[in-house]
Amino acid sequence: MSHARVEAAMTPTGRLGAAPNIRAVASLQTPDWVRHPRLIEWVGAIAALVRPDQVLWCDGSQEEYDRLCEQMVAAGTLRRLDPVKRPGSFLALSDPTDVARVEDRTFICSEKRDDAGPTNNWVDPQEMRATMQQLFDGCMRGRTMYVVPFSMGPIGSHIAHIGIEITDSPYVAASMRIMTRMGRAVFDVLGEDGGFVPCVHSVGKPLAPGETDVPWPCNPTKYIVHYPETREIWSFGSGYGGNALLGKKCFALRIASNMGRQGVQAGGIGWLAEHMLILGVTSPEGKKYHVAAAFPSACGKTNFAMLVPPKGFEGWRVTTIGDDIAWIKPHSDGRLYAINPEAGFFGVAPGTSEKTNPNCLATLRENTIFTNVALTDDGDVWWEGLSEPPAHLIDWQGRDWTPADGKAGRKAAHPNSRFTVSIAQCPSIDPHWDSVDGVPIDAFIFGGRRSTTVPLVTEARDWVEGVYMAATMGSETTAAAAGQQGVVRRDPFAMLPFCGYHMADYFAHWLDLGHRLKAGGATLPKIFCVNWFRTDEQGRFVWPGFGENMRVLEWMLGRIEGRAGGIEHVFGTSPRHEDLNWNGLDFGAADYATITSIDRAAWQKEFDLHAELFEKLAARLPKALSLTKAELEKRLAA
Ligand code: SAT
Ligand code: MN
Repeated sequence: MSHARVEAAMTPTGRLGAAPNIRAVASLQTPDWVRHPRLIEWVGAIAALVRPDQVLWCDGSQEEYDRLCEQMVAAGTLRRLDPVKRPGSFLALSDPTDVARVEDRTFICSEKRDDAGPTNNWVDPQEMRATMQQLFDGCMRGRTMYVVPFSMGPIGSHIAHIGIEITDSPYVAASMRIMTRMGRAVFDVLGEDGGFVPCVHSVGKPLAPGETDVPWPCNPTKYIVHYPETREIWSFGSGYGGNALLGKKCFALRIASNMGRQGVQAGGIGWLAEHMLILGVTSPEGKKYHVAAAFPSACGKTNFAMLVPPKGFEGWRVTTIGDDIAWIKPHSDGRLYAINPEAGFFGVAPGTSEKTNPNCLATLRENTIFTNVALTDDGDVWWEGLSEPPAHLIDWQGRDWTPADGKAGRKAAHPNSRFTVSIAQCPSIDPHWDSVDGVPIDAFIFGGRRSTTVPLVTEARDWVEGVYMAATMGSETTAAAAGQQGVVRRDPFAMLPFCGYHMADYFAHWLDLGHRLKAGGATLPKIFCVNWFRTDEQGRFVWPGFGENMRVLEWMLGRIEGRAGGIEHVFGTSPRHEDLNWNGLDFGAADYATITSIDRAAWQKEFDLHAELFEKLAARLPKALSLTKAELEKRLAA
């Protein structure tokens, strides 16, 4: 170990600050396997600013993970679950005010306000750096500062990128080991001067000498800050999910979406960072396709990614590559290839059951960190939808719970309670999930949660109409984000909370990429729009969903192969009842009509909402999209 003492404080710009900030800090304890002077200097600068009691460089080993977990058990942050029922697994109960992403506290601090666009919160980066400087000043006092090296994507893959997260949360450090390729090997790739995205995270609760910690430290003041030009992330005040595991939404979507587009500005063709699951689907004849599908948070991406083909689809197989994020790059063969930048699932627990997602339940059998689910009397976990409720539970806030409380509307598990688990434990894992080249994409699917209006499935007539459908997608909001639930908002490409630059420029990037690939002679992936969530007059879901979505998936493959039938309508092509394979399911034409009908009046209103979005983005909206809108409206009127 080299015991360099860092004497000078740096500003959150990563540059040395002015002389008045000079302070002594704890020894950096830099291990000899870290040989990157700029990185060490940066870590020293952050340490000088946040003034932790000690610095710990994570090596990603099992011993280290076990030690972190033991320490969190001792601190009351984690509770060890029954070692027979749920080996190697823990339950964390968060502070009740820190349970979801905070979209209104998330900022894209580009140099120019217009580059963040009207769908992002923007603050001038100078001003924000000053705010960060104040908030982070001494914010890790009394705590350990963990240095967490991680690779988004297979280590060494040309599609992968590296980040270093500094955090004062052992829960974050342990979760990052599950969610990313984390540890020493990352430093080997970085060498002495490799590039990385610096990510700084604090729960924002320094401890005074002798002060006892709380199980889930956090701060009512929260900031999730991105500087797209310099590719930095600063997060303060929350220990939960996408607010704190900075490789996920902050890096792999908000910063990476910028990186993908900056590739074009640098003269390349660019790439895509998308809020998409990736799955493989293999027919009984052994023909394999890959599909990437975008749905807003908590709309069943994990279930779809692990789909078990239903009765009547014997011989079909669905394999899982990712459940949340896809990085998609054009390959030399002209096709788009996708990797999952993550290595774990941070999925929604409620609703996960043997019936809805048996592969997921099997994945969760061991080595899982559960957050905000309920605890059973025999040391296991429970959540709404898993099974009949047990007679007694400890709920996500640590209170006694009985089924009578459930009947009175008090949930045992928080609606956004989560599991954190390695993807390698998933029984439906695709053999190529870790491939450095990724998998070729044959189709994109876009889906929202809509109880009305949007039909079960539509194939876009071409790339531009597909981009239009994705861009104007609406969805009812879910518990994944703090705030009101169940209201329809436009969620373009399911990227509204995750696009790190002007949404209209993002649309243009999709259009350009398609245009260029096509000009190069490539066959573009087909684009489909789906809605599993239409309800009847009583508000019940009509489509059975889950495994039965295989019927829609098979139709899409049939369209790719040019053999499946359908009927063209205003928005593209949809299957008639007879175009879907109903083997093994009794789903009549009347029910089918309920979820596929196109109500002209409802669509006229829908177009008004498209217009609202387009007005908001007007300054930079690609003309192709307003032309497409006019075209579709004309068809609807005809
Ligand atoms: O952003 S999280 O990782 O907390 C989950 C989500 O919104 O998909
Ligand atoms: Mn997500």
